[in-house]
Amino acid sequence: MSERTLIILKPDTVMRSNIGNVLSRIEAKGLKISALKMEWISKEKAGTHYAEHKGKPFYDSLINYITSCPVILGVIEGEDAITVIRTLCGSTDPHKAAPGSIRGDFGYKKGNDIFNVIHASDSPESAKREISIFFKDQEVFNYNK
Ligand code: FUP
Repeated sequence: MSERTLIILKPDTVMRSNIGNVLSRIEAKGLKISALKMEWISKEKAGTHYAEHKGKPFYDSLINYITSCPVILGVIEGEDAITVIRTLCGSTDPHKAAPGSIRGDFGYKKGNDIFNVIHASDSPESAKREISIFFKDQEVFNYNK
């Protein structure tokens, strides 16, 4: 089934000039970019996006990190897009992510600080919720490849 999912290319990706490298993995897999923009995420939007992690020990550093510089936000569409992108990303922990995955190849970790390159929605419900935080309906395009 065709699905839409939200991706965020995180500050480490912008800072290390890996935007193109990450997008090329997604394009190479045949997925469609339905929306794409750069945004400096506000603390308020970051809190809404990461609401499920509120109260966890890493929450404050996660919010500070994702709001530390502009990020790339995208809506990706395709058959099983949510699962396909999560598989491309690899494990949350860059040291456990398989070589060949986005996080396995570009991720970085120092102590408890995780720089794992990309966020991707983990379910259809999350995708719908997360896309609506960052995109208006008219910013997400329908077109055929
Ligand atoms: P993922 O779904 O793989 O993006 O991972 P989570 O939603 O579980 O976590 C979101 C972000 O919180 C991760 F990208 C990094 C951060 N995190 C930590 O810093 N420490 C943890 O123990 C777990 C997550």
